[in-house]
Amino acid sequence: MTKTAQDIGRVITRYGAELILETASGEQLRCTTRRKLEHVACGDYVRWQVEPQGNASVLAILPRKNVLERPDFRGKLRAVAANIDILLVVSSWRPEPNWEMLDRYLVAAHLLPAEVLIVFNKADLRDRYHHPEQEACLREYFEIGYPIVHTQAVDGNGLAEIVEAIQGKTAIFAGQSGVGKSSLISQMLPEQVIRVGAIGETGEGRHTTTVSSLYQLAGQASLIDSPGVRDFPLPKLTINQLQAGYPEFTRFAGECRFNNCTHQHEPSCAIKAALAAGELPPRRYQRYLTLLKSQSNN
Ligand SMILES: Nc1nc2c(ncn2[C@@H]2O[C@H](COP(=O)(O)OP(=O)(O)OP(=O)(O)O)[C@@H](O)[C@H]2O)c(=O)[nH]1
Ligand SMILES: [Mg+2]
Ligand SMILES: [Zn+2]
Repeated sequence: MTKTAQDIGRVITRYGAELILETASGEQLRCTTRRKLEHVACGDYVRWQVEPQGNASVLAILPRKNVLERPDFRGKLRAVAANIDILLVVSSWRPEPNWEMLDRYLVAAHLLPAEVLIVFNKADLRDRYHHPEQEACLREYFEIGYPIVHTQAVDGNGLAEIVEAIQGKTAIFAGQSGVGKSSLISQMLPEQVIRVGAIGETGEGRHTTTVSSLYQLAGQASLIDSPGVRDFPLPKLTINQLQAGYPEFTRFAGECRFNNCTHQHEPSCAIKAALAAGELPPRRYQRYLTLLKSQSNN
């Protein structure tokens, strides 16, 4: 390669102004970014070149298929990762599931758009920490038709199902801190050193992973490990964007009296009728109302 040749690479991880690229030939390369590329993210495809001084630098971000964002501590939206084919929302039995957050991740997946896989990790702790209400919540996702995988990162149980679901795709593992995202990836890539952290006495994670990183599952998939979150708030959405995250509603599309029905207080609402008839999962609907309310307070 000549010193001025430009090449395409993919961002593996980023620390401030420095990032690690995977080049087209599969090598990893330390690279700098120019200030104007401040928003470059893990998973981005970029054009890069070797500068006359010998250092590699990124020239441009190639158009993205999509980008998963979440607000930072100041409320400013930050890219978690770009060019995602499938979002794996990871939950566990300890820390216990946060169903509202799972619903918001599902809305985000529909908006990206990306496929989704619900992962329940720490299957070994299910008997000890589950309770009937949680099982009922989980069953609703199954009834809606969301794909769900139960895994046990510690012994690799269920991982084959994940590998099958992500074949040929870029998959991001997202969810609360401490649910075992890094443990799952580490189990799939035994040759990689990936930091995992014990959970605290209360079952809370300790935010062990601090930046998103992309790993290659040779010839099969790209895996992005993302930092655990305390919450996953959604930006202000239109009613249609919000409802797109509820595929169980689509069966009744067009049957409400008002075509912009929010399925709350409106008369002749097909969703409320379906709920009364036991044809829709009630817990999901209750959380839908909570999300709707939080959106109007935005
Ligand atoms: N019992 C049990 N523990 C697990 C399992 N998977 C992961 N753990 C443990 O859960 C703790 C947290 O695992 P991590 O992989 O660091 O979790 P994480 O989701 O990456 O957490 P953050 O990086 O903070 O977001 C570690 O102590 C793991 O050993 C599992 O299947 N069963
Ligand atoms: Mg982690
Ligand atoms: Zn309605």
